Amino acid sequence: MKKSGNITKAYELAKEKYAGLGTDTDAALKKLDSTTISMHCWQADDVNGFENRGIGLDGGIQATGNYLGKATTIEQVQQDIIIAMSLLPGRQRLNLHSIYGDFRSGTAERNRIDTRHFESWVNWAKSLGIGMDFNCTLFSHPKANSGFTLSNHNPVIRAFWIEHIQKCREIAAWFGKELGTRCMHNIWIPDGSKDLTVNRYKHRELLKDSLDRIFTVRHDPQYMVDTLEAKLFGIGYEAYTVGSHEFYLSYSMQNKMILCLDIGHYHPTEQVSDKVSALLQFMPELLLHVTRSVRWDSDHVVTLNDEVRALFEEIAWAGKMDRVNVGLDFFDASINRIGAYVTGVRAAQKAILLALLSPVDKLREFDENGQYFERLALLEESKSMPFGAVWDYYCLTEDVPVGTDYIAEVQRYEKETLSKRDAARELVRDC
Ligand code: RNT
Ligand code: ZN
Repeated sequence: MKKSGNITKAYELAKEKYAGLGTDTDAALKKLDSTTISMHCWQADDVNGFENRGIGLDGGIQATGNYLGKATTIEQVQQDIIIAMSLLPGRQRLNLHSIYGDFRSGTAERNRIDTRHFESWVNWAKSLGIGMDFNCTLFSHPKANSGFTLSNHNPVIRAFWIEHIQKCREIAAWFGKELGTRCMHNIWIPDGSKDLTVNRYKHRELLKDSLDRIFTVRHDPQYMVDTLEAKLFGIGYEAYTVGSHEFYLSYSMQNKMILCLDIGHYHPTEQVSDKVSALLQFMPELLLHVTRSVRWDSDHVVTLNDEVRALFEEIAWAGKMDRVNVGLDFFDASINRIGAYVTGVRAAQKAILLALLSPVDKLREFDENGQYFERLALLEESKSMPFGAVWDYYCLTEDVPVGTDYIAEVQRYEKETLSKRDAARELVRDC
């Protein structure tokens, strides 16, 4: 009781301080609360899924670490996601990869999957009242191990992956219809090569042709929309990536599709935040994969770092939160996976809140009057405003752990549930 009283008191003081700069903290919290985050399913099990081909993760992405308690069944992934969501304020949807289908009544080749493999997910999402997004999976498969899928020289392999994506788009449209909320279907392919190639043009020509074929089938945008994710390079794909930024930027412009910006997929000195105001002049919407790149890895757990802050500042300063769809993309197998989810989602939410709290009207006034010292000073001062008090109050009103309290909850879940999983699996193996 005393604790919540203090949190409310601190919020009242913060609210007054922010009001002094022209920021309405209640309005910022309302806006934050209406920003749904699409939480990726693949942090739960290191991008494994349920096909169980036994060939591990490939495609230029890697999950390193062997932390205890990895989910290995649909129930476990669902349970872990429910726990993570219970420790998060605000709203989330679930972003599913096609390899997470329910194959308990028999596996299906990727070009043969259909809605019946996802019925259990849809029922689960309905029971929670959440929406779902979807991704085709063009990696961790024998037909992807040459490094080329949609841009493969072999027409049989291309046809296989075209069919897979067509199936996935159908499933996505069905998700949208069943759940009453538009499903974003994201296409990311690993295609590229480790070393020099003389076929850059050819592979891009093939990719363009494959996409054109895929999109001859249209779905009702009320139920599903297509998004395209570019990349700079992958692990083992260092020299060339077919689906580069320029490729997908041009493709999505020409075909009126949504571009997905994964903030780990650009040159280290390139500011993804600066792209937003340029792209939104020409594109009605964007999808983000919020993540954290560390050297060659593009998928560390999101933290409240300068890049993520700058990204959401740019969106909020432009007043375009409603035109940006926020998804997350990270996978860390070396720490408690549920803790990774909660820390990462909360960091993204904090970045959004910070951006919404910034004294943009006053800053703009200084900006437009040419008062650049004043602009700089206010930008600096807003960094030490009592943002934490607003965040804590939000968690309190959302009835989720405040501040560090979620650490103990994650530890409890690890002790009571996760730590027993590996032993139970060994027992089954020994029998
Ligand atoms: C890979 C892309 C892609 C994947 C997921 C698993 O670099 O970022 O979004 O992380 O599809
Ligand atoms: Zn991504």
